[in-house]
Amino acid sequence: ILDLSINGASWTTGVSGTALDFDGINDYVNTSLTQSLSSNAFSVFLWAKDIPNGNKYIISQAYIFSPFTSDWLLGNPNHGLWFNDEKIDGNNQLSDGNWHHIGFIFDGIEAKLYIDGAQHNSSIIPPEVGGIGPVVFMTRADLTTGFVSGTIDEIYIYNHVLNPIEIQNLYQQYAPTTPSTPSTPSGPTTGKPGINYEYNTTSIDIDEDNIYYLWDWDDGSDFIWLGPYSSGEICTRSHTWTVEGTYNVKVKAKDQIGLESNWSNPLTVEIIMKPPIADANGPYYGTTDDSVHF
Ligand SMILES: [Ca+2]
Ligand SMILES: [Ca+2]
Ligand SMILES: [Ca+2]
Repeated sequence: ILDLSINGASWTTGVSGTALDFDGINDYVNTSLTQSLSSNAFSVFLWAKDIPNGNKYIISQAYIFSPFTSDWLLGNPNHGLWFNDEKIDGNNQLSDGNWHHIGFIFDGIEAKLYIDGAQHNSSIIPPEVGGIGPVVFMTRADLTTGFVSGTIDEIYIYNHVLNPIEIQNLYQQYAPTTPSTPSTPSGPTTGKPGINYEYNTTSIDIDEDNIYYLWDWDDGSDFIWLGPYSSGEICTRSHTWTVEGTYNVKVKAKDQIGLESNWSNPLTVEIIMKPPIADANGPYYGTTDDSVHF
C-alpha cells in the first residue's frame, strides 16, 4: 500500500468506484515509494482515459535530478514506455475517450509494454537503471513540469514480474463488455405486402453502455444502426415488405465503443397476398322472402 499525496486532482467515476482526474495544469500525485524499483524486477499497471496524444508523464521516477533524467517513465513516447533512453512507442492508445489498461513489466533486464491485456510492440533492454526520488503520477518527478490531463484508476505497482495470464486477468477484471446477442425479434409471423409490421428486440450490456441495433429484414433494404438505447431498453422497429416471400428477420447490437454482438436467432415471416378464405356453411336452398343463415 502506497501513501498518496494528492495535489489538486479531483475524484471522478472510475473503472471501479472512483478515479483521479487531473487538469494538466498543476495537478499531480506524489507517493511514498522512493526505493530504486528498477534495481530488481517490478511491474506497473493502471487504467487510464482521456490522455492527450504525445509524450506524457503518466507514472515515472527520476534517475538523477540535476540535470534531470527519468529512470523509467510510462507514457512516453506516445503513451509508451521510456526506460533509460530505450523506448517502446505506445501509438497514442489512451486518447479515444475510453478506458484502457496500460502498464509494463521489468524482470531486471528486459522491459515489455502491455496495452489492454496484450504485449504492445517489441521489448527493450534498458541500460544503467536505478531510480531515485518518489514515484509520481501525471507529472515529471521534479514536480514542476510535464503535467498531464486525464483520468487514472486502479494503479498497481508490484515488486515482481506479472506473467501474461496475470496481466490478462488484470485487464479482464474491468475490460469493456460486448452487448448480449439480442433477443429473437418478436412480432407478426405472417402478413401481406405493403403493410407495416412492428417488431421488438432487446440486449443487455453489462458495463451499461448505450446500445445501437442493426436490423436485417432479409429483403435487401439498407442496414442502418439505430440508437442509442439504454441497456435492456426495448428497441421497436416497423417494416414493410413490398414483395411476397419468406423472410428471416434478425438483429445485432453494438455498444458505444463499437463492440458488436452476434446476430440474433431469426424470426421467419411469411408475406403472402392471400385471397380471402370463403368458409361459408349453411343451407343449400331456401324460400323466397325467408332469411337463411350461414
Ligand atoms: Ca477506483
Ligand atoms: Ca489544478
Ligand atoms: Ca460495453
